[in-house]
Amino acid sequence: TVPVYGAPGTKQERTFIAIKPDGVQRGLVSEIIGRFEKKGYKLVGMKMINPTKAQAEEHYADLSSKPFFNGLVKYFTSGAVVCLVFEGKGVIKGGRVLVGATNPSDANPGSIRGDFCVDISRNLIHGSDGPESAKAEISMWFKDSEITQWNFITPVYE
Ligand code: IDP
Ligand code: MG
Repeated sequence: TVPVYGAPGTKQERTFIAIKPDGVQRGLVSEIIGRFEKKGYKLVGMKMINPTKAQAEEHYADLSSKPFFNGLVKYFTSGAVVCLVFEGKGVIKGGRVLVGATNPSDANPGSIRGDFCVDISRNLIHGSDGPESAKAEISMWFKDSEITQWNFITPVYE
C-alpha cells in the first residue's frame, strides 16, 4: 500500500518550518537546520525564497486582526526566508519544542528561541502549530514535486 505521507501519528508525519529573515541575517541557518537534523527528523523539503506580501498575508491569515499584523508581514517579507519540511514521528509537536515559546522571554534555554533571541517580533523561526496548519502550510509553500523521497540506509527508528 502507498504510505500516507504527512499523516499525523505516523513516522511520516510532516511539519513546515521557516527560518525568518532575522535567522538568515544572523547566520543561524545551519544552526537551526542542524538542531532538527540531530534530533532525528528527516529533511525532505528545502528552499530559499523572498516571500511576497501576499504570501506572508496568507501564511499569517489567522492573525490578520492583531495589532502587530502589518509589522509581522513587513518582518516576514524583509529578506530571505528558508522554507523547510521535516518528517518524523511526532515532528509537529516535537518541532515546536525545538522552536520554543512564541515570546523568547518565555522560551526555555535549549530551544532555538530560548537560546538565540530576545524579541517576540524578531523570533527567528516559524513552526506549524498542529496537523491542520502543517498540512495547509506545506501545500502553501511547496509543490508536491518539491518534496523529496529518500531513505535512511540504517533506519533511525522503526
Ligand atoms: P508562533 O510563531 O509561536 O506560532 P503565533 O502566535 O502564531 O506564534 O504568532 C506568529 C508570529 O507573530 C510570532 O512568531 C511572532 O513573530 C509574531 N507575533 C506574535 N505575537 C506578537 C506580538 O505580540 N507582537 C509582535 N509580534 C508578535
Ligand atoms: Mg503560529
